[in-house]
Amino acid sequence: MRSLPAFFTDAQDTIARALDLMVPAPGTAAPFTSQVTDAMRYTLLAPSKRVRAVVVLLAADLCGHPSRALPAACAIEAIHASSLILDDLPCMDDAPLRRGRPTVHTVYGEAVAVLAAFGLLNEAYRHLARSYDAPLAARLTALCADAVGLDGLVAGQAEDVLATDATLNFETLERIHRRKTGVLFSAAATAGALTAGGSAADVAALTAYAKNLGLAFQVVDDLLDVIGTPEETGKAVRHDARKTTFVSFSGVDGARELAHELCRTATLALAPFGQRAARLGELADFVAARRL
Ligand code: GRG
Repeated sequence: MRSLPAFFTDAQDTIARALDLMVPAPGTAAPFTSQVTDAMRYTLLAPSKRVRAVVVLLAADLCGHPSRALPAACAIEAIHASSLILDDLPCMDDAPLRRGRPTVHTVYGEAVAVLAAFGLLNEAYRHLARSYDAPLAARLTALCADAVGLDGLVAGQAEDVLATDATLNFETLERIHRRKTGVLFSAAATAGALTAGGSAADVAALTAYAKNLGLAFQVVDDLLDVIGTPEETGKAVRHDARKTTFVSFSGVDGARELAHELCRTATLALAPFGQRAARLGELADFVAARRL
């Protein structure tokens, strides 16, 4: 597989350092609370692609003012990490492995895992409130609340969990994953543009890009559950056997082609930016071909 471009790994390092400062350092919380903060750090700082945060930074860069994007990138990552903890719980996906490590609830227990998920979600909003002036903080928190809420992650997860044994049509499958996965990518791109003072046209183009990128990301996620390994993905594979997925619909080759098509559509949405959007184009190429 092609290695990640340097701008991607540089952004990952910047984000990892900022995330480390976002949650209390080990040994600084009170007894008992420290279990929750340790579990928060365990997830938030675990090896990850940080692709949503990278989208925030690249979107802000494209709009010409990257300097204020980092807190929003960290907030989006904290929301994502919170959702991973919840998704892995025995009452949801019951997953044993995440980011190459045993899942949080298997290490810290379910009660601490649930509290760590709420802790991370709360830190995300707190971080936005403290990092930006009031009008921008209000826009960013509303954006994130919409992404998490009843037309976003919560809704997508509800339909996914409650439909596990049902046979879904393509429209339902797409709706579930646009909400579970796509919406947070769109929020990431929009947040980046807002922190950079992007125009309404910038926001619209970036949101269209991220909407397609996010769905492509999920199609590849389904694909890697079938053709990937735990060493590559950091997750248990063949875990979705009971579910309707993009692979059960389209087959391995069809899903790969769908991911490429969505990534092409994503990149086309950035045509108004010309060559300045090259990095987001490279990111889409990475998503279409990823094995991790
Ligand atoms: C209250 C935040 C909150 C959520 C409640 C549990 C839930 C609703 C939603 C689950 C959303 C979810 C986990 C979707 C899966 C998205 C996905 C493809 C995750 C894998 O992302 P990667 O590959 O992971 O970017 P890394 O580890 O690289 O960050």
